[in-house]
Amino acid sequence: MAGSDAASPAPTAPDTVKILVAGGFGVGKTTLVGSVSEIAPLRTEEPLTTAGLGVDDLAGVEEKRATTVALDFGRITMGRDLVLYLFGTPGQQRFWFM
Ligand SMILES: Nc1nc2c(ncn2[C@@H]2O[C@H](COP(=O)(O)OP(=O)(O)O)[C@@H](O)[C@H]2O)c(=O)[nH]1
Ligand SMILES: [Mg+2]
Repeated sequence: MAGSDAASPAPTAPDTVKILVAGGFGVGKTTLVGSVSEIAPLRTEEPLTTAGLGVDDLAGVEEKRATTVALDFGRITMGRDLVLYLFGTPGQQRFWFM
């Protein structure tokens, strides 16, 4: 029977789920996506500058040196049938439209 084989059905694409990681500035969104992703995460970090003084609250994250300006992206494969796509947002109110 040409074109099919009951013992090895044609492979199907895995289901995909998009997970949005949202939250305030410095809560750990970028760290989370980068920690659990199986691929090198896409990052859009830019250095914090004096323009953020009094705007971006560094209380509790005094060592933070950069901030996400567009998105984080990572991927987790859950077996053969499911792939998770992780999207991290910027945290500041000025980026809430995203
Ligand atoms: N104590 C602690 N610090 C963390 C944890 N995750 C991230 N951090 C730190 O908290 C800050 C969070 O930064 P980042 O991941 O850029 O936060 P984002 O603004 O939410 O993306 C960084 O300085 C991290 O080193 C955590 O699970 N525990
Ligand atoms: Mg971030």
